[in-house]
Amino acid sequence: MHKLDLCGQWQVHKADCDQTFPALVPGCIHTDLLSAGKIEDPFYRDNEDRLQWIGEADWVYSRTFDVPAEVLASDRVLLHCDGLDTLATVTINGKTVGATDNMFRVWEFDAKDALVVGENTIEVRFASPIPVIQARQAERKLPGWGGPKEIPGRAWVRKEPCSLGWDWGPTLATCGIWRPISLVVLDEARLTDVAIRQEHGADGSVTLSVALGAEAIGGASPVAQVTVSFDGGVVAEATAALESGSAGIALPIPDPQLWWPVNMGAQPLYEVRVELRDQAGKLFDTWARRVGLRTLRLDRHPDQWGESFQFVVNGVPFFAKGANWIPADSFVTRLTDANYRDLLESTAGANMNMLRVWGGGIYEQDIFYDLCDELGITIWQDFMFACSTYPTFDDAFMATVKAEAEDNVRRLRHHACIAFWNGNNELEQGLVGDEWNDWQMSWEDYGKLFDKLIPEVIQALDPDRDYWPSSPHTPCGDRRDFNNPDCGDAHLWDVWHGRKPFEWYRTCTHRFNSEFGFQSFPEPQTVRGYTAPQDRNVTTYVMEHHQRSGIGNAVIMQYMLDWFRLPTEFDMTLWLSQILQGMAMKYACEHWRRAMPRGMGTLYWQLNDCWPVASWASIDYHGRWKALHFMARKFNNPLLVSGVEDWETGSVELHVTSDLLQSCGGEVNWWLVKPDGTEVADGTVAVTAPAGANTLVETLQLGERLKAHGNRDLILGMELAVDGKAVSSNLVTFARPKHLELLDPEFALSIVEGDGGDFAVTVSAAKPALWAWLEVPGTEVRFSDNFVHLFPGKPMTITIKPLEPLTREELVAKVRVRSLVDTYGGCG
Ligand code: BMA
Repeated sequence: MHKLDLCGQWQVHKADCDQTFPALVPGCIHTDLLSAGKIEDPFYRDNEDRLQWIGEADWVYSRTFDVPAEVLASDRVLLHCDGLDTLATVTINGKTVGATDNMFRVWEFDAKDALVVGENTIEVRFASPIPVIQARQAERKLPGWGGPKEIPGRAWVRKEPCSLGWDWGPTLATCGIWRPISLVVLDEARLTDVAIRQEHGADGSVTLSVALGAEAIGGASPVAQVTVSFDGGVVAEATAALESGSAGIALPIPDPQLWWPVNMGAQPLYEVRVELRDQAGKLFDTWARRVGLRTLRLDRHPDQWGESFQFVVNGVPFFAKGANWIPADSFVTRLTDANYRDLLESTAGANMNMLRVWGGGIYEQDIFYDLCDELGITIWQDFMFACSTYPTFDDAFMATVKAEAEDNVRRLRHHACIAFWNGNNELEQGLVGDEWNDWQMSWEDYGKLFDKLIPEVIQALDPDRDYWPSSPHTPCGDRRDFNNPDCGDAHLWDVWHGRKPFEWYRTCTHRFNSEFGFQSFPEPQTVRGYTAPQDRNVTTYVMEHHQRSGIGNAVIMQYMLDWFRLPTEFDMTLWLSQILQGMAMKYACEHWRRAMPRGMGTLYWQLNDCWPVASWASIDYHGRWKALHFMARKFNNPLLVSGVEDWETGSVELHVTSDLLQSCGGEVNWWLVKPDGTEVADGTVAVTAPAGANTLVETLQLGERLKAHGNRDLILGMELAVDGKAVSSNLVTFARPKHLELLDPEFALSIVEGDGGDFAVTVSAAKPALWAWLEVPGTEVRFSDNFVHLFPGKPMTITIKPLEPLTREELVAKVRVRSLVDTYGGCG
């Protein structure tokens, strides 16, 4: 078998206009129009509104390519498309070879009869999905959720749901050849299926069972050789003849090295390689993937609270910490491997060990899962069904989603990172009922897809992974009783959508929190990129255009005024919104970590953005960490010190939560200070933190101190030290931060240039500084930490890594440090 790659330079034109311009494959029409200078940046100001015609038009991609005579002498030639977005008709030399209706499928069409020796022309014509959706929706309405800028009825077409608009994303329906395309030239035989299962013995042994499927084209009787390599050497190999197209090979792995999620151990990856040959050794086909040796299951067992919901890796339950992942660009084809690496290193860098690939986007690109394998980020993988009803009564729909499920389970199942499959996002939460009506589908039709078709595909193709029909889902009692605190997973939106206060999180006792979130604005540099100067007020049309959650900007401001003083200028409003968002998630995540093992997971909504926008993300579209992301690094730390305060009695519970695999000894130091820096009291408590547990270290009784000084005049700082080194620190106040009489912290900075262009910046403060942050305006940099609390006599060193050239002198001139008092114009 060999391939003739058809990626690279193509031409494209609008179907009703002959004028072609260059196109890139893989790619999409919006980025082609942008590169050709035919449209302005769809993300700038409200350009999106004027670019809707692109998604409403049909587009024709074409190119020529040469076919040598030996290709046509082969047994079969297939056109292989890893992804076409979405309604495509493919012709070669004017002959139709195939048509597609699903961007998530791999398509293969017989092409030999259409090809000629010498120059050939291929044309892929994309019909706009919008009239198709509208026509089908007019015939029969598919109820679903969506905002005013979203296209109703999108569930009729198997296309990335959020490309038609979401409550954080623009409506930019694109099209194109979004994954590689090639001609596959087949002689005699090829591999059609390679499935690897792992058997882990009680004695620590691991055997890989490889099931092979092959297609014999020219009557060949092929032989498969399977090799397993690790660390540069072959550790196991075996050969088998394929009888009637299949074979099974078992390979015991000597001295197996187990794969672990980040912070639990290493991520060793073994390469499994399959070569298909004839008896004489002629090579027909090869297949190679990396696998990690591990067991990874969802453990559900009855316990004193109901039913557990915890992930267990290699027999060890672990607390899942992370976020929900959405497509990292509205035009996913322009994302580079480096973009994925940056986002996923930021994920692991915030001590996150799980991401949920949410069901309104795409089954991610291979590079995403490869990097998660390498970095130890486990994946909760949704199927791409979200926030809508689906036409499961339609046979063609069911056939295409079955093929979609099979293609994607086959493509992804060898990845160590994938923890579990989930059927859909939020359908059970309000889109299903006894019968179809204006707002829901029937349980019967729902069950055809999520209780039958998808679990059957998983049972057949990936039987060692668990399946969950919907998120949220309750497996105990009435299925409609979603967000049951005693079993299943929960989406908790009472804060934000329900406007409850942050403290509400502390009343929740759910087993696994797979969604909850709070919004913020991106930082000033990001906002400058999509606004003109006159837009820079949070109530302007453009700022509201870059906000898709209804009156979201007003919601941010409402909560902000509850906690903080009114910021005096636009940039400070943006920064303060980020501190506010971080506080909200800290309330939730610290509480749920303390509640382990009853609750065993927190995945906040959402990790990233697909364009520059006000949203729930903790990393903005440009990869810049918001304040939340720095705070997540702290509240996800494997060892966490935290306080639970009672403003009335002055009691403060000091907790240490450990996700370590061994118990650990240390001490908790605490200090109570006034805003002017005077220390009122301090203390040290020795602690032994057992592995995988929360420990209440001590309850401080500070009631008398509060009476003497007043709630608004005290701040409690704390840190956990192990072997004399601070590993976690935290802060408790006894009043809303807006009511604290903070003073000018009188910062001092010292900057030392390190190796490799990094700088160590030591910040000290003469008075307590809350949420102090460094900025280097105009230069792209990464900070090792930011939004920190500083106390007199406790300086902190932050490493600045410039992503573009920066000398020490330039840094000295540009760097600045600010803190809460600066958001309202200082302290007079
Ligand atoms: C959830 C998600 C998304 C949505 C988010 C914020 O429920 O599943 O559909 O973007 O909330 O509203």
